Amino acid sequence: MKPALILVDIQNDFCPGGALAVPDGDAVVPVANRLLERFPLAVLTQDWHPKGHISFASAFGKEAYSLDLSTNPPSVLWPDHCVAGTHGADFHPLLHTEKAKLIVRKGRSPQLDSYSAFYENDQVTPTGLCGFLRELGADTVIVAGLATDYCVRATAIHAAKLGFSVYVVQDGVRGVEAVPGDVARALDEMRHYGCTIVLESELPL
Ligand code: VGL
Ligand code: ZN
Repeated sequence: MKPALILVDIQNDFCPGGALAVPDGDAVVPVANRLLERFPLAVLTQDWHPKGHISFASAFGKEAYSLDLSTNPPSVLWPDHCVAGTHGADFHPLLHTEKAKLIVRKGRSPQLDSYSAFYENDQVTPTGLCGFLRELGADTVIVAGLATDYCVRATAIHAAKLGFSVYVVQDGVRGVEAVPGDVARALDEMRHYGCTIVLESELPL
């Protein structure tokens, strides 16, 4: 068994004070830093959008958190966030980024979003992460970070579909919860695809 750690989008814009702040988002940082000590094969993802990105409500003159009904299923339109090269796109300043082996920047296509660390939201365009992990012999992934109901969910489910054993660290994730119950539903969906939801203290690795 060879584990790899994937820390999803622990960036200023997803933390309190950021453009798309996840409630209590910065609470994942100490957990993430302990996981970085434990798992040397560590990958960080970074949401990294061009200005005017298709996921931004402002690109359509719409309200943030409204729905784009032209996609199937409808997609949430976000406040402008994680614009490439801005402070909001930087990792949280207390995250021990120097411990990571790889940074995957996602959401870089102007016309296509990418929640998952493995595939863009068309569900077929790969980021290259699967090949990286497989070539290094990883068969298990541990997932933590932001946000439980979007990028953590998509990353964990793709990892399970790709055949990795997946552990999602429940106290190391936080969600947007745009609709009440979204976090609980996301955890259920991850379980449905075979992911194990565990507390940091219960990780069997
Ligand atoms: C995310 C919404 C938009 C995430 C990224 O990291 O979960 N959510 N972009
Ligand atoms: Zn984004």
